[in-house]
Amino acid sequence: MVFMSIAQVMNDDMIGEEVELRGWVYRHRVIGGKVFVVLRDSTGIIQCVIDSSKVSPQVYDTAVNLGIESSIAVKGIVRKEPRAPGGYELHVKDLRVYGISRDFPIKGGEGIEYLLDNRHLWIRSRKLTNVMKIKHTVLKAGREWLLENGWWEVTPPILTASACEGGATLFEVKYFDKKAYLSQSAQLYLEVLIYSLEKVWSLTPSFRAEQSRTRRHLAEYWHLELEAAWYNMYDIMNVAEELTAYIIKRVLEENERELKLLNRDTSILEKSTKTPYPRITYDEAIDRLKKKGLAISWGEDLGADEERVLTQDFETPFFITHFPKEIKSFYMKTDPKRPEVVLGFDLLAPEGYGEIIGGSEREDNYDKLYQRILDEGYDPSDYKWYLDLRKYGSVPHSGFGLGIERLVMWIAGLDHIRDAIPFPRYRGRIYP
Ligand code: NSS
Repeated sequence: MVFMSIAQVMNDDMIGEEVELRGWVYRHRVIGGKVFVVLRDSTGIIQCVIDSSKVSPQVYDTAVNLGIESSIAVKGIVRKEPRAPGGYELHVKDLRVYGISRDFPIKGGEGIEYLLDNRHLWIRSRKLTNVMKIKHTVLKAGREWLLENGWWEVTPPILTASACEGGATLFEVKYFDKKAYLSQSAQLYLEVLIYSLEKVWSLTPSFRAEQSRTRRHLAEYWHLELEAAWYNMYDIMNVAEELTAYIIKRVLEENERELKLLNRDTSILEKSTKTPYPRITYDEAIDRLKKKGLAISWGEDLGADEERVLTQDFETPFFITHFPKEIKSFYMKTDPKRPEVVLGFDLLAPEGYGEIIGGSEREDNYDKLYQRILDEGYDPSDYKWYLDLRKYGSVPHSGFGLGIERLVMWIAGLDHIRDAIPFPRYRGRIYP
C-alpha cells in the first residue's frame, strides 16, 4: 500500500477509505480501552484511535506504550469526527513502530533558554514548522518576482577582504596566513556585476558581529540584495515596494493555514499588498518623534525604539529617506541639492517591527567616493577595485538589501527574530 500524507486524507472524499500514514506521535492519551494518538507529519495532524476491541492485543499494547515523538506507521479507515482536530480521524487496524521515543525532553511549559538548548528537537514544534513554511513562500515569491522582472541571479563571495557596513560588526577569520572577513553584504560585488548584467540580485548569508542581543538582530542572517545600473533612488524604491508587496500577496495566498495557526491577524498584511507605500523624509521622522515627546535631535540615528514609535502612524510598510550622511554608509550618494543628506532609504514594517530593507543610490563619482572612504577612516587601497568602477564607465546606480528574517518575523507576527531561522546565531549562542 502506498503511504498518504495527512493533508491528503483530511477531506470528505476519503471517508470510509483504508489508508496508511507515517509520522510522529504528537499527543497521546489512553481512555477506557482506547488509545488516542495525534499523529503529525509534514503536512498536518490527525487523531488516530486504537480501540482495544478492534485490534490485536500486541497492537493495543504497543499503542498504549507509545512515547511522544515515536515514529510510527498506522493503517486504518478515515472517519468524519467533528470533535477531532481538523474534523477527521483514523480508526486504526494496524500500527508499526519505526523508532521509539522515550521521555521526549520537551513536555510543554519550558523556558526559552531550555528550548534553545533543545532547538534540534523543538524545531519540530508546530509553531516553528509553520514559520518555516511561510519562509519557504517568502523565498519562492522573491525569486518569482525577480525572474519575472528581468533580474539576473549571481553568486557573490562570503569570504571578503574589506568592510561594506563598517568595521564594528565584522567577523574576522583566518584566511591561510592572512586575515579575511565574513561578508556583511554582497553589495560591493553586486556593484561590480551591474557593468555587464545591469540588474542583478543575490541571496546569501550575511554576518554581523552585533554586540548587543536584541529581538531583531542575528549574527548570521539571509540577505536578499538587488543592484541596478541606471536606477536612481526613486526607481529602486519602487522595486523595493513592488517586491515586498508581491511577497506578502503570495504568502497570503499560499499560507492562509499557517498564518491562522500562528494566530496572525492578517488585516495589515492585506493592506500591504497595495503600493505605493507612504514615504517620509528623515526630517519629517524627527519632527514626528519630537511631537510625540521623544528626546531626539537632527543627526541622531533612529534605533528600534524610535522606529517603533514611527510605525504607530502607518498601516503598511513605509519609507524613510534622505538621512544625514554621518549616520549612513560611505557608499551612499549625497543629495546634490542638500549635501548634508544622502539619497538613502529604509523600508520599515508596521506594527512596531521597523526596518526590513536598507538601500540607496550609490556614489558614482570617483573623487567624492575617494573622499568618503578617507573620511570613514578606511584605507583607499583596500577599495581600489571598488573605486575603479568609477573610473571605467561609471553609471548612476542603486540597490538595496532585504533582511529575510526581518520580513518573515513581521509577516508571521513573531516577537523575536530567532524564530524566523531554524538555527539562530547571536552573541553567546552557536548551538547546535
Ligand atoms: O545594513 S543594511 O541596512 N544595508 C546593507 O547591508 C546594504 N549594503 C544592502 C544593500 O544595499 N545591498 O542591511 C540591510 C538589511 C536591513 O534592512 C535588515 O533587514 C537586515 O539587512 N539586517 C539584519 N537582519 C538580521 N540581523 C541583523 N544583524 C541585521 N543587520 C541588517
